[in-house]
Amino acid sequence: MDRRFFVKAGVVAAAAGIAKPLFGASEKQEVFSEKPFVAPQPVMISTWNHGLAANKAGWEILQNGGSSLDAVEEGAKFTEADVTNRSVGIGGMPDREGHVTLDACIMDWESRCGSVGFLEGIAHPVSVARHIMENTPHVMLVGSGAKKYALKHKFDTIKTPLPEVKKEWKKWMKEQTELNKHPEVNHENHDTIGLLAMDANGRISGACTTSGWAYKLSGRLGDSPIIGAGLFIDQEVGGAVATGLGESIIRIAGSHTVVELMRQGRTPFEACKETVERLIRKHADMTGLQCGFLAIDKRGRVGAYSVFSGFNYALRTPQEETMVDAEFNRNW
Ligand code: SD4
Repeated sequence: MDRRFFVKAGVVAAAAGIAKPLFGASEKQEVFSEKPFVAPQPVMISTWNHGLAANKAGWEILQNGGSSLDAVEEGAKFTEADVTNRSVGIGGMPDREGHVTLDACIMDWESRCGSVGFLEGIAHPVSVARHIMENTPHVMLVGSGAKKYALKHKFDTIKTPLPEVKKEWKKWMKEQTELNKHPEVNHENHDTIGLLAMDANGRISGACTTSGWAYKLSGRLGDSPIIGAGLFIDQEVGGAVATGLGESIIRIAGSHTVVELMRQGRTPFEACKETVERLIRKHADMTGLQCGFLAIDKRGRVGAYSVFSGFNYALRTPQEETMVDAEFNRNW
């Protein structure tokens, strides 16, 4: 990335008074996309309602000139620590054997990335992912190896599942007659947080953290710890994160697909929409199969799209702090 270009162009754009707010809705993006350039300014977007609080945590960093990498990590940590959240971190739902196994990844503007999967009993998987990225020659550690690594580096531990979550799991187990059927995809068990941020230097980073699919088979990894599926950043183009049924997202290398479509000239919204349409083409039965993508390009434009209605994301810029409903392919 040529940072000089960002800085210089930013000054020119600001002086010319063409630095515009960023847009969340697709029709506004259309208008916006005709503008020649937007000055880099911090922007942070995060999936679902819990994205608002996560953005707030990340914004503290961005508004003080900090890096997008620190911002997405801080935002993700905030959600991981939320005991009321049933699909991320400490409050997450367990797998069928009663174990809360956490997946997370992180990626920065230099295409550095780190990831953990099937990690149990550690408070901040996203920070372990970053630590792996910054201190080892590897990208991904899973299971007992990831745990050993986290303990060795003195990451905080947690006891999961929380008692109330354990109670729910026991009840669910009793009610199941057919344990091989897919758990139902709904808002209770399906709210991974994916975060994307651009800092004042125009540098993009992303993170993703989840307890995965509630009552999944033991050992299951979804898209969230997989670079290219749950998250992908390429500073030449932009970044994307995914939420929803990980198995489907992996099938089409979802976040990477969004980024590659932006590389070919699509706006973030168009790229997310086309990716969702590709995903739909690959599945004969779309019953209950919710997936959503959220993207930012290197100009700071953002967009999102999902299979079913209901997907939303939190947008934070110097001008606004708001929730945006994503457009979608179909109603439930
Ligand atoms: C997974 N993609 O493990 C995650 C779950 C999710 O919103 O995104 N929930 O498949």
